[in-house]
Amino acid sequence: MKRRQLLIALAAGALFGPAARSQERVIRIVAKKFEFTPSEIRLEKGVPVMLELTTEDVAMGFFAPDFKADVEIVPGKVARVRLVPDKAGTFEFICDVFCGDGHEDMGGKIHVT
Ligand SMILES: [Cu+2]
Repeated sequence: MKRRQLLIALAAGALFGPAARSQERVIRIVAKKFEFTPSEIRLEKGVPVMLELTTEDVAMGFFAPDFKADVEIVPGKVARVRLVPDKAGTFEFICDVFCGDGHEDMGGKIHVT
């Protein structure tokens, strides 16, 4: 392959790579004081998903320690975190940005089969 063709191939990869990723299943989760909707999500082991998180009021966090998924959810923006469940079971996620009196109880579950 000539150098120029190689560069074009690399550029195409850079352009289309993210598009290929967006074919992944997208799960939208809305946070508001003091709950996530949905609060339980079901995933398949080994199948990547893209979580898109928004908040309806204040800044929140999404933290799923078992999958090292951690993202801040800022009002007016979509926070994205990619998650590849590598084990089956039920795992917790929590809000890890203090958002008020009910913060400590704010969380949900990820079921992986
Ligand atoms: Cu919180």
